[in-house]
Amino acid sequence: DLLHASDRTSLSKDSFKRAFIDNLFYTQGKFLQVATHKDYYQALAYTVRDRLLYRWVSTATAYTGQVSRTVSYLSAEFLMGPSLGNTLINLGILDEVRQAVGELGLDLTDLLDQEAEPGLGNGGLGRLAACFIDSLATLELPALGYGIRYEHGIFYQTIVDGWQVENTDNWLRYGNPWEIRRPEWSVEVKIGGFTETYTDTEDRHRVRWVPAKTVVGVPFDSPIPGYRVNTANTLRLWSAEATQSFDFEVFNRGDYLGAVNKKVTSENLTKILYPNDETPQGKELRLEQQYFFVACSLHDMIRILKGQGGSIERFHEKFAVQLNDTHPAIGVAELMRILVDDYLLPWNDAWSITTQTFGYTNHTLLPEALERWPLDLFRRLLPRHLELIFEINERFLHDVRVAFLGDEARVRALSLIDETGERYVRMAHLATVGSHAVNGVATLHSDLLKKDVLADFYALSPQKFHSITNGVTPRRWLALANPRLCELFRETIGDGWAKELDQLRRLERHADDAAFAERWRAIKLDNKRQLADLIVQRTGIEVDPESMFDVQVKRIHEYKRQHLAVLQIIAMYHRLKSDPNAEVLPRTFIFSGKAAPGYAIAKLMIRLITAIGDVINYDPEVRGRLKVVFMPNFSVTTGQRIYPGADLSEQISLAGKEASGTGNMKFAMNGALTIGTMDGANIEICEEVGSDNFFTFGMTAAQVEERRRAGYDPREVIEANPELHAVVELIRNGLFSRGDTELFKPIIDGLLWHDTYMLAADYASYSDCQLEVDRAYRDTARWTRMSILNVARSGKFSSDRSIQEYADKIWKVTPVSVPLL
Ligand code: 26Y
Repeated sequence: DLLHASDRTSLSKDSFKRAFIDNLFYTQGKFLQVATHKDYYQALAYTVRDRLLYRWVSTATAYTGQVSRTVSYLSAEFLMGPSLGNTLINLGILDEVRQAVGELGLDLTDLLDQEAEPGLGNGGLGRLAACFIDSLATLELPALGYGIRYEHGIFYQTIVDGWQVENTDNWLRYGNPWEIRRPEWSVEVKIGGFTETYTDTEDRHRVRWVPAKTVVGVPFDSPIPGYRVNTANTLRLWSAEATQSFDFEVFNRGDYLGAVNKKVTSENLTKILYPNDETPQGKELRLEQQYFFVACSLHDMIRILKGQGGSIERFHEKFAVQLNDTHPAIGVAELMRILVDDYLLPWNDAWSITTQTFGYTNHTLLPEALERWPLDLFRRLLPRHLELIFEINERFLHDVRVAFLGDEARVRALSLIDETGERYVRMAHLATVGSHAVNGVATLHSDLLKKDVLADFYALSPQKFHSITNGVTPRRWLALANPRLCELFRETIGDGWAKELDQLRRLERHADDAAFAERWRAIKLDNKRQLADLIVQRTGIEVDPESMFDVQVKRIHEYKRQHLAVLQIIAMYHRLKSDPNAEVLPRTFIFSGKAAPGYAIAKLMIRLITAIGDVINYDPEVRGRLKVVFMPNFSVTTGQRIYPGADLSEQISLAGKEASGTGNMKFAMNGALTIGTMDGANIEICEEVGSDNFFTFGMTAAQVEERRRAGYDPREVIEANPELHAVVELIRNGLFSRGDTELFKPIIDGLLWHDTYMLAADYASYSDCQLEVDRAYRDTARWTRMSILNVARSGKFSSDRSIQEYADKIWKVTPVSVPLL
């Protein structure tokens, strides 16, 4: 009763204002006249958090003593983005709060902008995890997100002289009002050392792990509210701390620095997020990070299970553990270690529990992206786990030999240990063998998994394989990012769409309504004006909101082919220069994305983009009709401002390389049209919106394979295409590098001699397709209609749909409704 009608829970405006001032005084120690924007933000965050905590506690109460299965989503990355705006949306109090702070003379947008972004992920995979926990809560499914509380998230990118410069991210500088430290649930994690055998009291031979060091994992919990439901689930991120502040033995010898050294080393474990995606480096600290958070999480689940009086034999009945790629795959060996060594369960029982517990989601087809750990590194860190992996492998390979009599090539291909050269543990194999379900993230990707990367596993156990197409949360990517469009939705179809995105279909009947189309265009133009303001603010480049905004935002990668777009831009520029009076449709090309710090070619691709901007943007003959912009530091926050202002979405990876893509979905639901290859989820977007409303080009995955088999010579293609040839020559001869013919040589040579991602082969088709885009854009009515239909038919790409499929096919979990206390 004490909770009710209190200024900490009430959603009424007056109560909210009182609580805000109260927090400003008593958490920030400030009063209105001297408070900074940061103070206001913090006071507001705490005011909103109180309202959220009420739901959180109610949810925890409802789940206690609840027998239903809980989902544990294990992910090394959660790219959450700022919490405040999203929380206001999900609690349904955005407008009231805007008013309340307005009455205090503050602008909510300014306050929202104060929140530091928790960039605890690299890109698609980390952001997917964030969308998924939003959907889990919205669907009222009992779930925990488990991950790592990196002190420094993905680096902050600046552009200096056209080059990417990495700056350390310090998101915790002003504190984080959304987390609660829970030292009482700390976990001790053992690492290193050796194993020895011993004889137990019943005279059985057993193995004991004698670790070299212990690190403490401290959980930090954040509430994850569902959309307009009482459910608020938990994101639990682990931070590494030393067991003791310092080593007294060393200290007493008078070596103070030496004494704190151990503490520093332990705490380094969760200091930084590795900024690579797709190309794993065999860094020891990364394996330690993975083991650390997985061991903490499994231990935590057992604590919860025991707290509910459950026995360890029922672990799989209580928890469905999903592995977000192979980063947490060591969990298979860790759970076996716990069951066999700590709980003394017979091997087969332990294995049955383990495989019923885990599900594995694969996110890549690139062979170089599959995680492998050198055996000696693995042994040094996790000697007992390596023994268990050998044992798992022996038993598994026996089954393989029985299934494929005498096929030793199969045995080598399926082995958890790669023995082709230096010996490695293959994490994807461990994850696949240790899980009852394996899934790809789009239909094509899942098919290719079954055909290539995991073909032998598919032959062995086809029933394990699933396909679940990715999705994104419409709360952040529509309701929060595109309020103007959502206002039009509300007036036209109500607001059921935010929970049931398929309801956007009801917009279809307005696709030919001229007045509706006019409003649609006005909204897009408004969004583009805002984006133009941001662009000039961040880059100093003035762009025309009336021009077509042609956008490619994603990590910089050769397979994603940002340089294919560059070639085409140079061709347009060349055309315009050859005939200054040519009818050129004004376009603004907007790029944004980070390159892995050690990925030289990707960084050079950024340099190439900024270089062509430096020439084209300032060439008077262009008369502003073409602009090229590189927006620094692509992030969740900048994404929220970019997607709503886009006309054209570039999704131009080489077919068969992009597992799914999720940016493609965010663009489509914000009314951008896609120019894309038949890759990843592009195929399904095209299918949903209709090929008349989608610009496709390039080879299919099958054609790519065919072409390679036939022997591919990029130079032949380039020489046969005068337009492409001219473009390559312009770069090669130094037009974009002040005569320096060395600068872009690595890109040009790559193109001429290897062209691994077949830009040349797809170039003509892409260039033609861009002309088709021009034609469509000139016909304003046609373009608007296409845009409306894209949005109306994007319902499939809600992460609610993805999560429902995981719940039904893989996790077998059902909703638990939460009564408020
Ligand atoms: C091992 C470590 C270096 C590593 C870290 C991050 C490896 C990979 C990654 C991230 C991979 C990633 O983001 N993959 C993307 O996952 C998305 C969500 O499923 C897909 O949409 C996208 O196609 C895929 O590239």
